[in-house]
Amino acid sequence: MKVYINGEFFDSADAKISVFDHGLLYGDGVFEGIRVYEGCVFKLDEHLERLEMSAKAIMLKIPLPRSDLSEAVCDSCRQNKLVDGYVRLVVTRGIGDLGLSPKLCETPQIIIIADRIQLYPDSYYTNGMKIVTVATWRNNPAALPPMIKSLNYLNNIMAKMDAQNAGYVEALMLNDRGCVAECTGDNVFILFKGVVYTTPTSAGNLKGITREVAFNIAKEMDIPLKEVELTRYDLWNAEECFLTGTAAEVVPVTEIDGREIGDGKPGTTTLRFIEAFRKKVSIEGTML
Ligand code: PXG
Repeated sequence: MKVYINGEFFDSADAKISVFDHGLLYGDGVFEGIRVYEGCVFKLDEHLERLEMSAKAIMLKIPLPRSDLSEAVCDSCRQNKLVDGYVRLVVTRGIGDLGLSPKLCETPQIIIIADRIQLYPDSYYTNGMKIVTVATWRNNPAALPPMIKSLNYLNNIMAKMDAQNAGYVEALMLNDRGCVAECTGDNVFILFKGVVYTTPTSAGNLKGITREVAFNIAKEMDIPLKEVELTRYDLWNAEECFLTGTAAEVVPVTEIDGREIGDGKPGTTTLRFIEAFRKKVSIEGTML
């Protein structure tokens, strides 16, 4: 595999960055996870825009304009002959000293890893996932805005471990008001009485690109969609529930906190979203 670092490609064994990089020392940096389907990069411009917005929020100047970054992502796929896969685009603060201050970090590092993707098992899509609320809250926006896709994912990793310790694969995270925020790497949607609901980003979640795709699917299918702060009670009583994310795509949830959702099977509206999503990824995207 060839890994891109600052404009050069290295064999994966030689793709190295400094131990003094603040990305490693402090999680000081931003990233994107992007999918490639049938030789086309899905929602590339949207991912690059979010990367720039995350970088702006942490006052990190990305050393390449969007057009060059876009080309670098596509080039990484081509170098690796990647037709279907996952691209991890990372921008770190760069090399500094052991102090917190980013002032000494002169050159942000751009890393692009284009790899095959470990897909979720088919059973998640046919039978649905079981998720559980965990004790770890999503970051409080006043401490670290969850809209920033930063390299510091410890909050979500803690939640993931909580879920795994309880015997589940995915965690439902609440915000500091006790309302639903999101899962560790996915946004949450429910269906109730013909309306699809999801939590607004002000509830403390990432503005997911797949979430936006789901908004468009709802519009195209004439299904009303509302962004409302949701409680666990709302989720337990939902007729359907699904998660959206770049890795998970659209995945049904059939049990939350031991409560069966609907009839315990993936809902018909959820299945329509999955189908519409799969159609979109097969016809849209930036050609390599
Ligand atoms: N919420 C959080 C906290 C995320 O990290 C999403 C929602 C979904 O956003 P997109 O734009 O992907 O629709 C994410 C996605 C993984 C993985 O392997 C996922 C993410 C980050 C790292 C790993 O599932 N982010």
